[in-house]
Amino acid sequence: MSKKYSKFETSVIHEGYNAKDMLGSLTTPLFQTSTYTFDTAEQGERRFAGDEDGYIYSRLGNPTVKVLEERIAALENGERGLAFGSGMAAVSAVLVALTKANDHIVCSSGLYGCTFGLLTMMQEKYQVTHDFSQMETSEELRSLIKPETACIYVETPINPTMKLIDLEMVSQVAKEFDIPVVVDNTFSSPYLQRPIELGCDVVIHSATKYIGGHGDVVAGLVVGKKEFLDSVQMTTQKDIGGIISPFDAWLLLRGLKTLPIRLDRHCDNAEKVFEKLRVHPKVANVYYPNDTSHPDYPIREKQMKRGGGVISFEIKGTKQDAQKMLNALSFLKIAVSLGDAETLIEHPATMTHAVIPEEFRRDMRITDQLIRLSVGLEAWEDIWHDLEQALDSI
Ligand code: LCS
Repeated sequence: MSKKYSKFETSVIHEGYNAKDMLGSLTTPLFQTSTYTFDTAEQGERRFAGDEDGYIYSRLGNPTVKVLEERIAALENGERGLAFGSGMAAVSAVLVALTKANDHIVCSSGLYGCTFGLLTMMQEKYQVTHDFSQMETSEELRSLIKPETACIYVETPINPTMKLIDLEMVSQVAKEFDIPVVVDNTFSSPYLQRPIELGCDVVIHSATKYIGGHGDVVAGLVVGKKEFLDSVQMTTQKDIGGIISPFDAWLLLRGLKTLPIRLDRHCDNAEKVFEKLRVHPKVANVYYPNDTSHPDYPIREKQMKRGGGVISFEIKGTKQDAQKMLNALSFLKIAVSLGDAETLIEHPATMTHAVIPEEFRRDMRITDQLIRLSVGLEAWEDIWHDLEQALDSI
């Protein structure tokens, strides 16, 4: 799509919406409708035949959802956006669209638990196999690509270990083989990282996280080339049907307006909490993309504006100690999800990544001692005091 505004902070508020088209309404109206009326039977025929523009039925398109799709496309610098009812609806629509039986996917050696579950199901039901790649060198990545490889699927930062993958390197290798790179950009949002600008082809978000930002929506977004997303819309979106509700699209448009402001605060708070965690005697390791001593730091500098709001850390102790620490928190919330105003803390091995068999979890370095912290928007001192007293209780 052609972008109207060059600055991200202006695009998050204005892109894709013209108040003049909507009776001057400042905010995008909520078209809470399932269907649209035709003036005549012939008009209905023309709309279904694609001979006339206009809405038909909300699974096929909705004006509120359309504004969201145009806005996210502009923010990711892609040609077209599509909205879904969850991040997993988006991931599955893209992966099913890109593959056929007996194809192969190369993925990053760490994935959100349900994405791992989807790949396992695709392997069992449709013989779509996959290999995990460390993606640390182009040679290793190249060595895993087969004639039947349909795409490369990458999370960066990886949930929950916060390992980073060099997207420019991955997209260069993919171009040699003419295969698309799909990036799950959930942990960064387009404010911190824009994979399409680095040569990648498709971007996916669990919009449930930073894009919504308020813990009240489950949704997914996809951005990519118009030709590919047109085909997703007409196949895996239309016929599998994981669409977003107009109200949830409206909430995401509201959340997006403050994305840069919220994320800067998430990052400020996370940087402070990271400095405290790294020197706490009960903490063995801390994983945060803005750690200047981490080997991945040059990748952070190259492709992410800042380190983000998620920190993972390993405590010194056992699984029971990790659980004891969570139970000792006073106001920080034990909950999965991330990117909300509230600080959320969880135990990946028994929660978000529990579906991954233990041997794979070990390869992904998801230990029983690992805790994931989504640093919220509260005063960082309050966040730290609660964490500190909980760590001291171990
Ligand atoms: N991709 C990533 C990287 C995710 O973290 C999640 C959800 C999804 C996709 C799926 O999105 P959803 O369908 O939930 O909107 N991650 C979660 C997490 O880490 N805690 O709870 C959900």
